[in-house]
Amino acid sequence: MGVVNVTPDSFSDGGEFLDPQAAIAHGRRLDSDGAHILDIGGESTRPGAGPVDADEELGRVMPVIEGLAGANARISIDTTKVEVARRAVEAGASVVNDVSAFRFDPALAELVAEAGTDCCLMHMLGEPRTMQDDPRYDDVVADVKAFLEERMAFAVAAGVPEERIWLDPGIGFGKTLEHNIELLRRLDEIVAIGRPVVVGTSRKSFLGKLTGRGEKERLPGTIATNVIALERGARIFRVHDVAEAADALAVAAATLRRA
Ligand code: PMM
Repeated sequence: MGVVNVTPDSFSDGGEFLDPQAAIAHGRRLDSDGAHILDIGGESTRPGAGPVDADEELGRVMPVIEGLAGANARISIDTTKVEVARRAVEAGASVVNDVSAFRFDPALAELVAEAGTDCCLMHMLGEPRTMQDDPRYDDVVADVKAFLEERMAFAVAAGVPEERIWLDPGIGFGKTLEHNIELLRRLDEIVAIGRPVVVGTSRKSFLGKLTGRGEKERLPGTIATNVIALERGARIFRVHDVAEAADALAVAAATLRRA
């Protein structure tokens, strides 16, 4: 899953692709680099970020979704708002990636059910504005797992078929360095829920804490976490650098198959 952020303030690529033509060119590049999914987002979820209104978000993402209509990759809309998801799905998006797992806008669940799209339900502690203020868990893996099971039951009750649901532990969303590492180390416990698991570690700050590297220099760290996650059963890898991640995952997958 290649990341196309059409935002002024996402943490590693904020502002780079705010111009729709730049975002479309970037999406095409990730498509030709082998992305299976392009995840298009118009609202930053970086720690401390405040909300963006639906019109602003639509103005950012719609030209990009329309411009990527001919891509081989499927289109995913990264939003927490039903109006944004509805328009994106009408324009061809077939995945709804909701970092709030239908908490911020429960009507999103009905939209996904009616439209028949896939959805990604992600764990976040609270909301982006406050999530990094001293996050605490009893057992981060058990707590995230229980949250994802509850959100999955909510989606199913709203009419979303279980086969349409992907789950994401939400690396960096209300987690310390230790929490992120524990989630990756014990990712098999999340995989055991039985739905495809998505991981988004790409360029995130915990990699900077471990390596001392800035956002654009975290590809080696990103790849290490993706390979570990693959080995523990993750299926979808949300990354900024598709070509490099795809190569690393192809080699790791071939090696695991022989095991
Ligand atoms: N991370 C970000 C945004 N959306 N969606 C999912 N499913 N998983 C993630 O880990 C995730 C996400 C924030 O990262 P960015 O600012 O680099 O896009």
